[in-house]
Amino acid sequence: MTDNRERSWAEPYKIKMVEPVQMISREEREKAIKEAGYNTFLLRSRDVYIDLLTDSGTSAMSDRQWAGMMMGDEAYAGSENFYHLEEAIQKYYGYDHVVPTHQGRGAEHMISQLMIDDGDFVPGNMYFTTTKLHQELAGGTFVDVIIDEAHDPENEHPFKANVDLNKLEDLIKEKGPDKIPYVSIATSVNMAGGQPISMSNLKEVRELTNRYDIPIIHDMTRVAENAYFIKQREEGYGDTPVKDIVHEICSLTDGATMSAKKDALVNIGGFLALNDEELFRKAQNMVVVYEGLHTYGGMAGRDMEALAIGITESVDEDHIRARVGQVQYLGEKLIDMGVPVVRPIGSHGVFLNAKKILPHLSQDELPAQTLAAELYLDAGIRSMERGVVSAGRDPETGKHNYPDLELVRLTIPRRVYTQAHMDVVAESVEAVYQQREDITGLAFDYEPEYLRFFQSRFKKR
Ligand code: P71
Repeated sequence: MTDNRERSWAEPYKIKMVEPVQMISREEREKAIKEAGYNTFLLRSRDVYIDLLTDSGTSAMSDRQWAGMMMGDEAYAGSENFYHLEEAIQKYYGYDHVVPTHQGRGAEHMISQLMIDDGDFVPGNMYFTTTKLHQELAGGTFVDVIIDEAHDPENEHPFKANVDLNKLEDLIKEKGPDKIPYVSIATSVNMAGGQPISMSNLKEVRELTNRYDIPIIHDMTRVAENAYFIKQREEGYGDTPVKDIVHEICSLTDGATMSAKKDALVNIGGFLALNDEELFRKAQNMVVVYEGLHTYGGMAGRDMEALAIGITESVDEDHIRARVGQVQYLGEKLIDMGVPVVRPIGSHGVFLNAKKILPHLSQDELPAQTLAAELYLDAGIRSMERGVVSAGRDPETGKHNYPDLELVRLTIPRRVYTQAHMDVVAESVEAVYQQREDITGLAFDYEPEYLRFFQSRFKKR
């Protein structure tokens, strides 16, 4: 393979089917965002030009995956596709048992209900919205034990998802190991900006949790992207295939929740993977209550086939280099333009530092939500708020949680957009950045109880 420092490289695929997109007029965009209550989740997709809301379920499937869709065995029980999925998970991730779910949060719901008791504490390397909510609904309290560097958007630490082992051990000692049902470890930490955990840190977490007999549950939603960063940045892994790194990461944990809509290149699906036989039996029984029979768990047979194939493709070296490489391309471009972004550039998106771009807005004026709305207005680009709106309210006090990070995520779907799309996005962000001083904030107009960022409405101040 050509050395990518010297020669250009291109996406490792060619396009076989296209979906037209168009940019509506400025006037129409103004109407659309107002009708959406300035919440990008409430826009209609047809009003969006380049959709960077999320990389979740938005990837393009390969011709092999589409061929697999035609081989769906839609039997209620014992679908052939389930066994293919189970084999792929055992082969690439190494977990012994699999319970399919409709998507990631279905698996989070089950593991939380099965393992967490009232009054428990669940340490983790930064919260994720749905994960934390399920932990709380099960009676637990999430405790952030990520290193401090993760909360500083400008810190260039290469492994910002690392666990602060002192924070973790202090918590175990303070609450007692019996109050800690498991440690929740995410690879490529979403809310930190798509930042990786190092293998050496994960090994240390394993060693520490072994001493106290505490399991590790892995949020493996973007494990291949994390593995790619380990290959790039961690000593001793430069020549290790990404698939071996993925396998090693999983081997250091006891089970996993997976939203297959990301790394694994499908539009819907997920699973809970477990090594413990007894826990697996309980999960297998629980899944029939909430998701579906234990050999489909909310997925069609064809979806499980596409997922089995997607897992194989997700650890392909050319694929993962192009995937993360495209995100880096956009990030570097924005850095060159002087736009404040989270550093280092993450694996699945570029995170704009809204606190720094709109310093004249307080967190009560919702800087990230405001910036996301402005980006849509400029060129029809849809992004996602990851700041105070996403952080929600403290369940005890009812007050807003004020996170250190007030970010707008430009999330790149896999295999969907070209380099030219990335150029258009960068120019639009630059244009908004140049008008930043004239931008005024937003206030809540309507706020639902759960995961408020999805459905809240806002008004101009
Ligand atoms: C993303 C999503 C989808 C999402 C979820 C909640 C708020 C906004 C957007 C989903 C994840 C994730 C991680 C690390 C679990 C889930 C839930 N991410 N863990 O980033 O990133 O999975 O959506 O399949 O239920 O846009 P699910």
